[in-house]
Amino acid sequence: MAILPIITAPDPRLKLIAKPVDKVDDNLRKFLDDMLETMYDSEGIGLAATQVGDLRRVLVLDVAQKEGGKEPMFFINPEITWESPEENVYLEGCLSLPGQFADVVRPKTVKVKFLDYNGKAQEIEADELLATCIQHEIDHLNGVVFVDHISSMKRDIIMRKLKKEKRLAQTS
Ligand code: GNR
Ligand code: NI
Repeated sequence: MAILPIITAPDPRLKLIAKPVDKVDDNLRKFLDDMLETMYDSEGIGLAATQVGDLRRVLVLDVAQKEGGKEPMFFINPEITWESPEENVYLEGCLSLPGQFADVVRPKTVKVKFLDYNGKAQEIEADELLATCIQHEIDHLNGVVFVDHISSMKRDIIMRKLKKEKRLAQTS
C-alpha cells in the first residue's frame, strides 16, 4: 500500500480525459488499494484516478466514513445510465481544490453501471450524497472539477485564491 501525491488546481493534468480500463487484474486492484489509502489519509469521501495523475477510468468512494465503519466502494469504467429530473444542492469540496467550497446543483438520483473490484458488471441507483459524490468523481475522469458547475464569478474567485496559494508555497 502507498499514499499517492494528490494534484491540486490549477494543473493541466486535472483537465485530461481518462481512458477506459480493459482488464481488471491484480495490478489494477493494487492501484485501487493505493487510491483508497490515499483517500482515507486525506479524509476525503471520494478520489478519482485523475487526481493522482493516472488516466485510468477508476474511482474510489466511502461516503459512510463519517459515521464510523468503513464502507469502501470501487468503480471501474463508471457510466451514468439515468439521471433524475429532480435536482439537489450540496456544498461541495475537493481534495484538488483544498479549502474551497461551493454549492453545486446536480441530479438528486442517478443510476450508474460499472465494473466492481472483481471485474463483475454492476448497476446501482445512488441518491443524495452518494449520487453527488459519484457525479463529482466521474466529472474528474472527464477533466471537470466542481467549480466548472458554478458561476464564472465564483469560479474566478476560487481559482485566483488557489493560484495565489501555490505562488506563496513556491516562494517561501
Ligand atoms: O472529500 C470530498 N468531499 C466531498 C464533499 C461534497 C461533494 C463532493 C465531495 S468529493 C471530495 C473528495 C474529492 O475531491 N473527490 O474528488
Ligand atoms: Ni474532487
